[in-house]
Amino acid sequence: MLEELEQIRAEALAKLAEANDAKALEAWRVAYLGRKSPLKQVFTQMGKLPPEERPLVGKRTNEIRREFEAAYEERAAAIRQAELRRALAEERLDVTLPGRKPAPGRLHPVTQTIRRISEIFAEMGFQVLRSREVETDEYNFQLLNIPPHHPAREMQDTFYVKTQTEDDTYPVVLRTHTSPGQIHAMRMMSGYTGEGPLPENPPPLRVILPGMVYRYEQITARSEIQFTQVEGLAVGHNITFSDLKGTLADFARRMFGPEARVRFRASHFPFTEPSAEVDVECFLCGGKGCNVCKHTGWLEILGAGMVHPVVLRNGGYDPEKYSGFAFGMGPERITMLRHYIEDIRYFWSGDLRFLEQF
Ligand code: FA5
Repeated sequence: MLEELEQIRAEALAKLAEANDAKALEAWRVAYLGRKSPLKQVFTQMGKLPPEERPLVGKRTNEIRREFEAAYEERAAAIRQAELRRALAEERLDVTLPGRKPAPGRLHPVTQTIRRISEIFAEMGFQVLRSREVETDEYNFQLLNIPPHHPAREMQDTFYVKTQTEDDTYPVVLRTHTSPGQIHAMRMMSGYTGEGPLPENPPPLRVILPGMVYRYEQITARSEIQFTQVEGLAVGHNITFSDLKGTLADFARRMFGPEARVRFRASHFPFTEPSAEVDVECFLCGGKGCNVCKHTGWLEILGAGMVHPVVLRNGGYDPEKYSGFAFGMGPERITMLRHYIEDIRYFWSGDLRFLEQF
């Protein structure tokens, strides 16, 4: 029996030396360490041996089994090493090839402009606030002194949200401008809810409110149906039109450089009195006249004015004691001027060839 064991051992170790890959190794493991291996058979036949031989055979069988296990592990490691070496040699990497460039994201050019606008006004002491894009008719129009059926509503054709009420009105809209933020900002500072007496001494405020607005209108090279605005509002004691003019002229200098030509034009908004619009000389044509500036040489970038007494009151500020100015500017138009972009439709088209230039 012992002789037989030595034979099994010699044969198994010889076969193991011949196993050159993972598959052959697995076949060997099943054959010599599995349930039907010759060593297992020796054990099952042990009962037939004379009792004095049994301990010797048992001991030797166990030794050989341990030897097989160790030899198997050693061989497995050698095969893994060999396979790794072969893979490295065959699948050679050319480390001199240029790598793939990571494509970092970037800020949309209009977002960059809004950040620059925010920076300039922050330097002048304005806080940045946000207000909602889905508004009530009350905030978007009525509290800004635009009653139902007022002709000024037609200046800003509106996307209505489907929430028709029993009296056949649509009280929810996508905001057509950022001006409802004026009421939100004033009410937040004054604590006024729209009812009861006006608060005693609400604090002065200086805020800007950037965000997206929506208008149901014809898309052209200078007008989109979805665009951004930055609202500005300053309320306090003795604020005058010259504060407004100085603030906006200084803004234009910081935004476009000291050479940029800016003009103020009288205008009309129901929520400001008096009202003005500010134009910047059209950089695209150098003031000669082009498609974008409608051949005037000037591009309108904002509307502004002294906050109407009705609006101050709706925000909780007594117009007898407080005054203020407000403005609403168009970052797309400003970005067009900064980067010589001749069509506003590029901004929201999602065309990477355009966006990757910024
Ligand atoms: C307004 O929306 C007023 N709420 C602005 C205002 C605020 C006046 C506070 C007084 C006090 P207007 O419709 O003119 O005004 O728009 C303001 C600016 O938004 C314009 O000067 C222009 O730069 C930009 N803008 C207006 N319509 C479009 C459009 N369709 N596409 C791109 N930009 C636009």
